[in-house]
Amino acid sequence: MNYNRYHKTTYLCSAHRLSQLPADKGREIVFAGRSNAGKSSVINALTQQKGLARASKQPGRTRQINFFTLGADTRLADLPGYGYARAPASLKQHWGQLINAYLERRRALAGLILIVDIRRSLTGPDGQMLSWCEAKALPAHILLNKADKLSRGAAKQALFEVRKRVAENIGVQLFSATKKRGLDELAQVMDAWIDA
Ligand SMILES: Nc1nc2c(ncn2[C@@H]2O[C@H](COP(=O)(O)OP(=O)(O)OP(=O)(O)O)[C@@H](O)[C@H]2O)c(=O)[nH]1
Ligand SMILES: [Mg+2]
Repeated sequence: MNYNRYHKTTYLCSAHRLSQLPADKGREIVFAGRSNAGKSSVINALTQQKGLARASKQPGRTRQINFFTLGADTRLADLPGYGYARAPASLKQHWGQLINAYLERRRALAGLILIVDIRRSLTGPDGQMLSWCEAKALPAHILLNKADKLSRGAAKQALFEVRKRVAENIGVQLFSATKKRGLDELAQVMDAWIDA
């Protein structure tokens, strides 16, 4: 495990349009999930940088694809969350198209970290994301985030239930961005994708 690699992460750029994506080379790990599941908070916990990816109490905060670089053509991508009901329809459509086009074309993609709020478990759009990964043979790993909000027993039960529902080659783990729980396991998975 090579934590240092993540701690040195810096902001690279933000893309509102496909034309603004960084060069499609090297390896890129993408963070996806429902709005407010904690994607930005997970990136901050992993990189040990509080304000790197902006995290917010207001859902729908991340409105473009934000890229961070670990150096050596290795990047993290923070997607806008899906399922944010209050966003204007036109904006939702714009995000949807951007995310779809990004995922469809991106050759540098090395894996997808799906962030799920453990209290909501897997929802329809999460399932679609996982099916898409399967179709593209892109490795996926699920973080059941906000595990600190449940008792130990309830968290274990939630883990067991998601484990049962997804394909064996998809990793599932408990995580808490707030309490920085589950970082070792996450870093191990990402290390393997980056170094593959
Ligand atoms: N208790 C608890 N709260 C968390 C955790 N992770 C994130 N949060 C909170 O959940 C809210 C949303 O977090 P974000 O990181 O902004 O979520 P996001 O998925 O990036 O949201 P969008 O950018 O809107 O898609 C914030 O209030 C965070 O503080 C966690 O592990 N535990
Ligand atoms: Mg965010």
